[in-house]
Amino acid sequence: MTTTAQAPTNIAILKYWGKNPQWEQYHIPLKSSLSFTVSGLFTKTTVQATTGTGQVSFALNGKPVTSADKEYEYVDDFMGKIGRMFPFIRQHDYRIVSENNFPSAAGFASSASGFAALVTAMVRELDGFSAVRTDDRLLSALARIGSGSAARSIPSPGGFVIWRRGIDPADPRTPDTVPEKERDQLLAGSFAETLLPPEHWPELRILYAKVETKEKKVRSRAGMKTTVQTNPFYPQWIAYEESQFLEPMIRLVKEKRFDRLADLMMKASNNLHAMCLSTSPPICYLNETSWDIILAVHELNAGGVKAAYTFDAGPNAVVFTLQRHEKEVRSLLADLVGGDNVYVTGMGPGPVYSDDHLI
Ligand code: 2P0
Repeated sequence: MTTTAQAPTNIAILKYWGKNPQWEQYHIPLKSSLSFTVSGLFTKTTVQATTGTGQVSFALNGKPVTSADKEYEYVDDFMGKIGRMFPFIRQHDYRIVSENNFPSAAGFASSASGFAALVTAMVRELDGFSAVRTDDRLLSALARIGSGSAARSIPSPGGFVIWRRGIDPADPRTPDTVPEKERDQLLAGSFAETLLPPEHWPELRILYAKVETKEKKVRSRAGMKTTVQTNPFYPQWIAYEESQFLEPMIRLVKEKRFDRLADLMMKASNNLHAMCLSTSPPICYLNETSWDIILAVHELNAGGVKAAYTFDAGPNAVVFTLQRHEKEVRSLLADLVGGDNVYVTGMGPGPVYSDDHLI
């Protein structure tokens, strides 16, 4: 058989940065995070399974991926882990062909849409997954094992999404000390779900400002691990974000209070990058142009809130605004990064299947 799925990226407004060390291999985060599912930026993946022994050939954006590539390491790691959880997986060989319609590894979450598309295609391709196929929570937990942020690209309605942390960091149980069934239940408890569909806020605009498309120097996976291990403020950051940001942000999106949401969103982004700087050795994802965008947005907002920025593990900016300010915000960003480097979109739905195979 051959199956093709297309999954969107997502942009977090309350960030995921750090895994529970006891459950690190399963990407259990140390706190919940919030994101918008993004319309128009996606990965399309075709999976073809044939009888075999678990061999994988993988091509991304038209090129074969080899063991020297980061993407190979991530997919290989994922296939190994799910192969141990679902042994039937190893009775097949796989051809996986993926295409992103946006620049990879530049601060845009290509691993999120990538693993969401792969998991969505895999579960339809293999009969052994028939029970998981229609259960978005299980699918999200499965995508999380590929890459944490991929969990948030799975819920079918898309829109405004919460990834619930699951396992309490104070819980002393570890994957090695619990029976398999209990372990699987614990793992299934860290999943994402839609809080509000995209139709909730059609006026919301999401502007991507491409500052740079080079590979980032410190990968998120390594960077967040160093932060958890070395940042003296990390426990306070977790506690602060959970108590001061999580519920208020959910309420403000529900009430469509852009001005107050913008304030929290920018603070949450700045706090993440402050956490990166106070990691040892320090991690600096923002560059001079990123800072120009930050300062320009605050200047713009001085006369009334019109925009809010957020940055992930790279210098590219994602700027939120409302339809009525779109033109003004777009031209402000175009002045800083060039008009061709600004992409305007909004909230969108989750993954879909396609008959337009890449093989
Ligand atoms: C986020 N990021 O919430 C945060 C903000 C980057 C900055 O999720 O190790 O690629 O695969 O679970 O998902 C990037 O981390 O890390 C990320 P893994 P992932 O979107």
